[in-house]
Amino acid sequence: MRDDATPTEAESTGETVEAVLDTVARSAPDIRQGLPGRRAAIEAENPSGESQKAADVYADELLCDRLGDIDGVGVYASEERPDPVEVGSGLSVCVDPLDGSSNLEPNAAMGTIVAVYDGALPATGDELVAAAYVLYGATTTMMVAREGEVTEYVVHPDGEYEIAQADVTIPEEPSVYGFGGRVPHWVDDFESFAREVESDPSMKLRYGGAMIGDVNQVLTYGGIFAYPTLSNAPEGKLRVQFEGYPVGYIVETAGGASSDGAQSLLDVEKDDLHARTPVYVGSEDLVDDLEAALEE
Ligand code: P6P
Repeated sequence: MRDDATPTEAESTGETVEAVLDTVARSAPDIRQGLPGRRAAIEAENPSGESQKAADVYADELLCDRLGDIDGVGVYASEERPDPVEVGSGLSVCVDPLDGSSNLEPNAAMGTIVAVYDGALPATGDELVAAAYVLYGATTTMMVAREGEVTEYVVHPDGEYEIAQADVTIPEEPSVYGFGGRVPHWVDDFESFAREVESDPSMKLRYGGAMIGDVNQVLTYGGIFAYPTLSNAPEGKLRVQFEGYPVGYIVETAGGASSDGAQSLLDVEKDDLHARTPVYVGSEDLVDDLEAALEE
């Protein structure tokens, strides 16, 4: 006979997810307020070989401490650390603490990305139980995908937050696009697709150099974001565990589509925690067109 006081596994997973999302929302103002004075690059690289800023390390240490303290979180992993950190038992939380930190110098948008997996790392897309991103833009917002719905919150400087939009759904008619990588490194099939999109009078360019800012444009206006396969980097730039899976989950939950060029990002399987994948996310028809173009 189950004692009603004992939560089921699903209930305790839900409570842990809730605590992770609440902690990220309440930490967003602390991360934002800690950015001034941490713009400088430090003599260090992240596991992907990218130079680290003091702000990357600051956000990572803050989130590791706070998320690692949550009952039900077993592992913390970050784009800034080579290996996961054992912090207890339970869910695995993967974080890109400051996505787009190179935007600090030009004071452009940046984000924090969180993926919560019910499984050991490196996890698979079907082990995601929630994904979210914080956008440090003109205001601070947090987009959360869990239990089949995407909800946008506005986060106030004191860490309090409230729903700005429930049931976020990507607009039917696309109107923006953002394509990363240097154009000379685009493969021919992607370049043909990109030129098609660029020549469409209903589409306009929105690319800001931080995926979260660009993906948020796509979720707001409809369209497509790509950090594509490149001739000099066939797997592209973005990391599966920390960027591809969570953003693919959010966009698909909002009624859009995601792809690595041939399959949903959530079906990508990689053995390495910091493995990369090409990332294409946005309105379903555009992602379908992209996959058809790359098949040619
Ligand atoms: P590029 C930020 O460094 C990031 O990981 C993503 O947020 C962004 O989409 C991409 O890299 C930008 O890369 O080559 O345009 O600077």
